[in-house]
Parts: sequence; structure tokens; C-alpha cells
Amino acid sequence: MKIVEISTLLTCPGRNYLIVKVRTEDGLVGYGDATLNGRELAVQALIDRHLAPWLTGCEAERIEDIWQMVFRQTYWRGGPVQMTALAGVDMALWDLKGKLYRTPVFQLLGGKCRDRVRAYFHVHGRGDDELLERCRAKSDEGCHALRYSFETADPFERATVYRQPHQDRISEKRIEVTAETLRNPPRWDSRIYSEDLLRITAVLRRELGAHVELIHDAHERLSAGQAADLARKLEPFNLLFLEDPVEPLHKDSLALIRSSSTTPIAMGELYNTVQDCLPAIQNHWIDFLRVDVSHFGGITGVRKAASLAEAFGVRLALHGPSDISPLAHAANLHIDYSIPNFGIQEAVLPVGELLQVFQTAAAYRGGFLSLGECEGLGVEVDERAARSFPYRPAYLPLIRDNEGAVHDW
Ligand code: CS2
Ligand code: MG
Repeated sequence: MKIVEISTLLTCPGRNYLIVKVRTEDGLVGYGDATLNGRELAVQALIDRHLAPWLTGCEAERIEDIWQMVFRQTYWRGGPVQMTALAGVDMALWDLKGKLYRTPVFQLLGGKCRDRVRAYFHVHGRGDDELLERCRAKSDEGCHALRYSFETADPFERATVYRQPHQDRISEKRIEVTAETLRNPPRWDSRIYSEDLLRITAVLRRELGAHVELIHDAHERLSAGQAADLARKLEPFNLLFLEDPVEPLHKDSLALIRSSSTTPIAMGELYNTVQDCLPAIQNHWIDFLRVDVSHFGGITGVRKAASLAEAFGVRLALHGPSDISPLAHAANLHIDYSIPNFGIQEAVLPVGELLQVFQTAAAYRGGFLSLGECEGLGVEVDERAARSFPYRPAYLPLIRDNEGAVHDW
């Protein structure tokens, strides 16, 4: 069954998503997600101009072979743009194969290892009181795993507020910034943030009780020493994990954190290949691997990392932010169902205009995600609706430190 067309659709139902569509000679269609936040046009050009002509005519069922061709035979391996393009094509091929055999993708991956998938959600508050109130509300809804973030005022210059990356509470969309905002970015001070994090975490643990799972994402903003110190001081509050304490290029820093503390560590949303994950996994520096199905060569790529992690007792907590589409969130679920070493799933529920473009078989109830009856990934794409929401240029935010130098965001 030959591929006759690979095309892309860039849509902005609230934020930008790049949809990949693969069509075969039998008229079957599969969809995948190739969204790379802030670099959508680069991935789109790679798929449309380089991969589509090259892969047209290939056998659609030979998913691993196509994966190897794109990963190895193009010579230029890895990197976020290429691994996102590959992810979109790979996901679409799995979707298509599921539709061909009229079965959900998790069946093709070996079948279910669990009946439902435990999920965590983002909770953001400006200060202790607001954060606590929102955590309580989320926990009352039945969600007992919370990733908390907050804003903190500079005690010396009270007009300066430090913000952590977060998603809007109502729409669950990250607030993207314009080119104008990039010229005057907000400030950041890791020392002040670390002190406030310790205070806020103590409040949450005391007020929410021992059984709520707490997750905190440091978003690669700390130095190795700061991260090690913080991880040690966070031990009494029993986090499920501290995420991305240091930036991904500083893999060796994880060794210092691990030797200083027993706080579980999660990392991976900025890794693109199994080789990127290797040191963290084989040295037992992390407890949870958080790769992103859309930036890691798709389902085929993530399955390779999952097997490697399984051998070292590392569990998966796949990246599931609002900047990947319901197609990628569904792909996460199919993987979560079918791997033995599942940990927890980061979740965002589709709202607003997103629902006009994507209808998903994924459902959420009382802290757990599940998939209803479905074929392939279980996501219907309304292409006409997608076309009615044209691409809007948007950027990831920047921050600078108090002397005005660029700081990791
Ligand atoms: C975050 C992401 O969900 C997370 O863990 O780190 O929201 C991240 O900031 C975005 O995916 C960047 O596009
Ligand atoms: Mg993160």
C-alpha cells in the first residue's frame, strides 16, 4: 500500500499546530502532529519540500524502515526540527496502520498494560494563597497529582515580579508573546525563586496533606549547585519529582544533583534522540523520562527510549503541554497504555476552538485519562475547520537576569 501524498496543515485554533497528513493509494488517511513551538514554519518546509517528495511511493506499512530512512539515510541526524518532522510522519503512519487494521494503536504496540492512565495537571497561582486555593479546587475535582508554579516579587525592587512558565488557568494555553515583548523581557532571579519555592512547597504539603502528589518544573533555570541544594532541601516535602532542574546540555550536572539528594528527578522534554537520553538513564541520574512524542521521532522514537528506560528502572512521564495538539496527546496515551514502565502523564484538556478542529477519543475522569473505542490514534481532524484558523506568528518568551543578561527560559 503505497504512500501517494504527504501534506501539512498549519492551524491556529488558539495556538499554532502543524498537522501532517499521509494518504495512500487505497485512499486511507493518517494524521500526525509535527508542532515545534515557535519553529513551525521550519518543520513545515522540511516536510513539504524535502520529506514529502522523497517518501512518496514508499510502502506505508513499513514504519520502522521509513523511520530509519529519515533518521539515518538523510545523513543529518537528530535535532529538534528534524525529529519533529519525523515525529509527524511517524505518528501519521501509526494512525493509518490502526485504521487499516481497524484497531487502536495501543493494540499494535502490544496491547494494554493498564486499564487507565494516571494524569497530572498544571496549577498556577500568583502567590501562596491563590496557588493553594487553586490546588484545593483541582484536588476537589479528583485530580490528586499537581504540577504547581507561581510568581514571586523581588523583595528589593518590589515592582519586579518573577514568573515561572505556566499555562493560562482557564484556557490551559500558554500565553505566547509578540516580537514587541521580546525586546523588553521580564526579569529572573534564581536565588529569590529558590527561597520562595521552598516556602510555597512547605505550605502546599502542610495544607494539602500527605497524599497529594506534588510536581515542580524548574524549567532548566538553575545552575548545578543551586539545583543540588534545592533538591536536598525539598526532600521533606516528598515531591513526585522535580523536573528539569538544569538545562539539557548540562547532562553531567545531574550527577551532582543525584549524589546530593533523594528527591526524584525528571528530565527529557528537550531531548530528541535515544542517544540524548543515554547518560541520564544509564547512570541512574533520573527517575522519570519526559520526552515529547512530537519532538522525539514520534511513537517509534519514544518506544525505543521507553525500552531503554525499562532496563534501568526509569519510568515515563511523557511531555504533554498545551503546545502539542490532541493528536500528540492521544499518541502519548497509546504509549502509556502499552508500556510496562509508565509513571504518570502530563495532561491538558482540549477547550474552545481546539474542539472544532480535533475530536478525540481520549477522555478524562477523576484524575485518570482513558481512550474510548477507536481506530488508529482515535482523533478526527476537521480540515476545513483547521483552515479557518490561519497561522499566527508567536514566540516563546525570553527572560533576562537582573543585570540584563540572557537567562535560560
Ligand atoms: C513545560 C512546557 O509542560 C512542561 O513541562 O516545560 O510547557 C514547555 O514550556 C513548553 O512545551 C515549551 O513550548
Ligand atoms: Mg517542563
